[in-house]
Amino acid sequence: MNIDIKNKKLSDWIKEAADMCRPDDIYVCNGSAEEYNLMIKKLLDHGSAIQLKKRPNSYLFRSDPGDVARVEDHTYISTSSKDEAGPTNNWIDPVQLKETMKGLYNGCMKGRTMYVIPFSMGPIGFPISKIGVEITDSPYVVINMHIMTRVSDRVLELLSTDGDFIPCLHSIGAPLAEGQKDVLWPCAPIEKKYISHFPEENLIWSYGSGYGGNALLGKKCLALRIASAMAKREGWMAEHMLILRLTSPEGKRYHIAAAFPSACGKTNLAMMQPSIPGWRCECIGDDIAWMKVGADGRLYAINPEAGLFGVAPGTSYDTNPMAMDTLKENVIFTNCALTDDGDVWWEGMDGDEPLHAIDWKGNDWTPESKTVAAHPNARFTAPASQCPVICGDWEKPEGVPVDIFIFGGRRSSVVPLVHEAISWDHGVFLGATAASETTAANIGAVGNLRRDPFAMKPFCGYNMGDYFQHWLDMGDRVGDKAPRIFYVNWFRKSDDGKFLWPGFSDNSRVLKWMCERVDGKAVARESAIGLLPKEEDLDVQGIGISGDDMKELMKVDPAEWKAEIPDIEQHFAAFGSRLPERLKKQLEEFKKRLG
Ligand code: OXD
Ligand code: MN
Repeated sequence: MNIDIKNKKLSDWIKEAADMCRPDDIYVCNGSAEEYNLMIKKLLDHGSAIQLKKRPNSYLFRSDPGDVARVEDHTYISTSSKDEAGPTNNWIDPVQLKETMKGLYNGCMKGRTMYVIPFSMGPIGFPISKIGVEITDSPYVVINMHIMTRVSDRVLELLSTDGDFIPCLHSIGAPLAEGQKDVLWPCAPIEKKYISHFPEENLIWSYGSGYGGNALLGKKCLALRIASAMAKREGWMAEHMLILRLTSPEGKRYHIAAAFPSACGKTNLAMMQPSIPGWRCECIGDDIAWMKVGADGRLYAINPEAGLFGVAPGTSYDTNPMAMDTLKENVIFTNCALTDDGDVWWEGMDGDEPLHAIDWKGNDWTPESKTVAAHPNARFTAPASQCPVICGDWEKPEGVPVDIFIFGGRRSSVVPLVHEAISWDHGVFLGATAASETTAANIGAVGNLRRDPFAMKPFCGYNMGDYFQHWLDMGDRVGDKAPRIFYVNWFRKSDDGKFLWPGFSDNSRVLKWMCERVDGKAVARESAIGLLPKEEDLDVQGIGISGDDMKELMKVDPAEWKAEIPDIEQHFAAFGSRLPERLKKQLEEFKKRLG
C-alpha cells in the first residue's frame, strides 16, 4: 500500500476487503492529474483505452457486449425486512445476500490491483456533502470517479482518525490466474452481477459489472439510493433531478429542478439554450439534486456530482450544443464508434455518417451495416466545469433556491405538453404517478410504458410509499415557500407518428410560462388533470407550429385519462398500507374531476 491510513474505520475496512478479495497490491488514490495519467497509461498498455487523435486527452473504451447498462434486475435494496425495501425494489435478506456476495468476493481481485478511492459527493467539506470511499479493482472506474466525483487526499484529511464515510466495495468479478491474459473489458456473467445496497448501515457492495451506475458507486448507488434513505431519516431530499438557472431579460433568476427517467433528455434540458430572445439558461447539474431547507424556509439544491455521464447517441449541435462543446477534450467515451481519422461518432451526431468506422463491438461498420455503430447507451464522461454554460454558483455551499419542480416522461400520447399541479399534494400525486416509455439506459425491453414515480423507481433506497410520504412531509415543512410543481411531455406524437413539439431550445417557451406562473403573471385554465396555459400565454412565436398541432399537443381527453385509472390504481395498490392517505384522496378527487 502506497500510504498510511490514519482513519481507523477505513484502515480496518481496507484490511478486511483485501483479506477477502486478495488483490496483488493496494493503491490509495489522491485524485491528482499524475494519477489520472498513470491510470490512462495502464489502460493504454492493457489495450482497453484507445487514444482519440481528434480530441486532446480523450479516450474511447468498448465494454463487453453483456455489460452495457445498469442492471436493475440485479440491483438490491437489502433491508432487514422486505417491507422496508418496498414493492419497487428487489430485496434479499442482508445476511443471505452478504453470504452469497462474500463467496463471490473471495479471491476476486487476484492478479489485480485494489484501488482505494476517497471521494466527496458535493464539494469537499460542504455541510451537505458526503464522503464515500470506493474500493475497486478497475482502473477504468478510477478515471471515471476522478471526473464524476471529487477524489482527493483532502478527503482523507477531512476523515482524520475517526470521521465517518460510506464504504462502497466494487469488483468487476474477474480474477486472473497466474499468467492468464486479461481481456479488454473484464466482468462477470449476468447471473453473477449484484449491485447491492444496505441502507440501514450506509453500505454498498457491487460485483460483476464495470459499467456506469453499476460501478461508479458515487452516482446512483450513493448519491441516490443510499442518500435517499439518509435524506428520509435526516429530513432532506436526494432526487434524480437536473438543476438549472433561467434568467429573464429583466435579470430575474429562477431555479428549476426537473425529474425525468433515464434517457428522456435531462442533460439536454440542463444546458438548453433558450430560443426566446433575452432569456438565459445555465447548468447547475444534469442528474442529481440534494436539497435542504434553508434558513429562510425555502428549499436549496446542490449538485453532488462533479461530472457529466451522458448518453452520447442523439447528442449533437442541434440537440445540445453546450454538451458538444463540453466534449472537446478530457473526455472518456464508452461504446461510441471510432472513425478512421481517430474521432468518436454516434448515431444522431451532426454532419454526414462516416463512410467507415469501427463499431462499439470493435467490428467494421459502414452506413450499409444493419447494426448501429454506437450502442444506444453509449456514454461520455466529462468534467462539469468544462460545460460552457456551467453556472458560476454551481459549487455554492448553500446551493440555489428552487422555484419550480418539473416531472415528466416520454409519452407519445395522452399527456399534454405542460400542466401545473393544483396544490403541493396534487404535485406529489403527479410525481407519484409519472410514467414513461422505457429506454436503453436499463437492460430490458424498450418502449413499454412503466410508472416511474419521481423518476426514482430504480433509485429509491427504501419503501416508495414512505418516500411519497416524505415528499408530503417536506411540502408541509416548506409551506407556502414550496416550489411550484409542473408536469411536461416533450414527446407527444401526431397520429402519423411525428413529434408534435420541436423540443430542445424551444422547451424554454414552456419554462418561461412556468416562470410567469410563479410571478402570478400568467392566468391558467383549469382542467381535470390540472392547470393548463391559456393558448395566448404560451409563447410559440416564430416556431411555425400549426394551430392544429398546438391543439393536439395540449389536448386533454378525459376518456384517455379515464383509461389510465386502472393502471394508476394497480400501481398504487402495490404500496398497500404504506400509500399515504393524502395520495388516495388525490386519486379520488382526480376521478371525480374526470367525471
Ligand atoms: C443515468 C441514468 O445514467 O439515469 O443517469 O441511467
Ligand atoms: Mn440519471
